[in-house]
Amino acid sequence: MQGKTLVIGASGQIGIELVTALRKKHGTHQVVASDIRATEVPELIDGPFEVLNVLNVDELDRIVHKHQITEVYLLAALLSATSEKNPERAWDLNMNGLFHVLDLAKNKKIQKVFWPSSIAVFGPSTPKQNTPQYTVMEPNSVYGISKLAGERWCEYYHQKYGVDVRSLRYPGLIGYKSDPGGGTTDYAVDIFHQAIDKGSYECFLSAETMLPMMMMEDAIRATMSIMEAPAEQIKIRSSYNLAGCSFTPADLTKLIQQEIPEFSISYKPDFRQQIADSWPGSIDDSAARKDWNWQAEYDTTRLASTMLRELRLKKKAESLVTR
Ligand code: AKB
Repeated sequence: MQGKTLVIGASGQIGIELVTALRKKHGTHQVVASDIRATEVPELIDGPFEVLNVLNVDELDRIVHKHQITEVYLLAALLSATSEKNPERAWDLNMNGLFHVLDLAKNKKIQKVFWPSSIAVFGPSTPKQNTPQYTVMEPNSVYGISKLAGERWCEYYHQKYGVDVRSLRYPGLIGYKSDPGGGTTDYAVDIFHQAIDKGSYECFLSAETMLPMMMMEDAIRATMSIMEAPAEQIKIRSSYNLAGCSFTPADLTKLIQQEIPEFSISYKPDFRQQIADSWPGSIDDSAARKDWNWQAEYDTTRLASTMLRELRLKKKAESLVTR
């Protein structure tokens, strides 16, 4: 039986779904969820939960030792929009959090690390369509700079110290079970909530802004697959390109209007437009397909219809509870 897993930053958009999936697969008590703040999220407190600031290395050490952790998923980070507002905090959390976890593995206190990178590692000079695994990378957002530096450190720790670190360049992640916070791609979750609740949405990106996106179910499957793959199949130790589907706010609007014909959208681009404009429109993930058999299952149409269906069910159930 494998050792225990620690998910750091478990209260975020990916964390809640990842903890649920890992507990389902390995057993509730095998997966320790942690976050900087205590939580009431039922999916997290139905098993072991620890309050942990990843910047506190002694606490991190204590929790790893207490639970006999062998695998860490490090999800605590500031995303692109929040990082722009607080560059020093973003650099501190995104880099030092990573060093603390990589050092645990270097010192053989844990065996395996998952660390998420992002499409934000690319910049305005990167080819925009079908962006290759290896290409020009000159990110100009604080978040992108921290993710690219993190990728280089992951590869370095693997080559120099044999650390088994695995990473994916996540596109925008779209799910109905948990909400994103502080990202540039967040509009693509919010639009579905507002379409159902209000029948209208004011978008902070322009109509034709094409970005790579992925249904959360695919992202969780990719994360678990890369972590389960035999080490020799993981040929890239910086981070793998990962593709789901690509769409614009206008594309989503058309799909939503097929189910909610009165839905209307207006556009008021803000500082996030510049971040989005620096990112690719679509991603070539052939290395992930070849090395560990990755294949996304959701296209844009399926993503949109799933979001509308599941959010309606969720909102209906919530309204019954609050009545
Ligand atoms: C963000 O928008 O900052 C994130 C990302 C693409 O990494 N969703």
